[in-house]
Amino acid sequence: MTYKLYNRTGSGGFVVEAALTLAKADFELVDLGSKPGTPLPEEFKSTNPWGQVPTLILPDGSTMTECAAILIHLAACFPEKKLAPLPGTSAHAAFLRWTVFSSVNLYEAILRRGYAFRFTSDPDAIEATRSAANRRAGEAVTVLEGAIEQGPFLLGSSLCVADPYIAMLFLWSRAEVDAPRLNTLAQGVRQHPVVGPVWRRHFGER
Ligand SMILES: N[C@@H](CCC(=O)N[C@@H](CS)C(=O)NCC(=O)O)C(=O)O
Repeated sequence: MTYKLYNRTGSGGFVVEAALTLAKADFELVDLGSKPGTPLPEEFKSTNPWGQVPTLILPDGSTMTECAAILIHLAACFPEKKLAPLPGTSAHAAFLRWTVFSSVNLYEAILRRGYAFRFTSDPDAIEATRSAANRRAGEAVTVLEGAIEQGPFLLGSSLCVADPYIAMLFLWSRAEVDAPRLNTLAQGVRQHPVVGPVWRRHFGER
């Protein structure tokens, strides 16, 4: 039962690597070795037609993409590892809500800022696109900050796989909004005995 994870250091696959490590799953890491924030080589589209990492090859040879979907899938594959709350509970509903929110709102705004040339055909509008995306990322961070009720993690005292995901996106957001709960969550992720070393391999001491 071996997974194969295509990623590059400092990219979104950090969170998939963290989840596989928490699950104690057997996996092979393929580091594409290009610079974060730049398009991947065209040839990678034969593995993922959308040309993005993380791309996870499951033990049966099928392909999965999209961090949020992969996290939800891995949590279902390893229920005994408690990567997420039990399906059907309101805690699981909150896990799904904020994992998907982070993906479609925060991650997407960060990508729009970083790859602004994909979101406008007007070269003069690149800066404005970037700046609007930056504002949107800040708004998403504010909403996420409000979603953390007791902390230190999203759902309380135990870490679930949404936490490293949110911590990574919060780091990338470079949000200039007041977010003490997200800061505490990120600190908990960095200090986590299993996830912390994976974090440092990707993001160093940031
Ligand atoms: N929606 C995707 C986004 C993944 C993504 O944007 N990955 C970046 C690295 S963090 C990437 O592959 N960028 C290269 C590109 O878009 O060309 C997910 O949630 O997994």
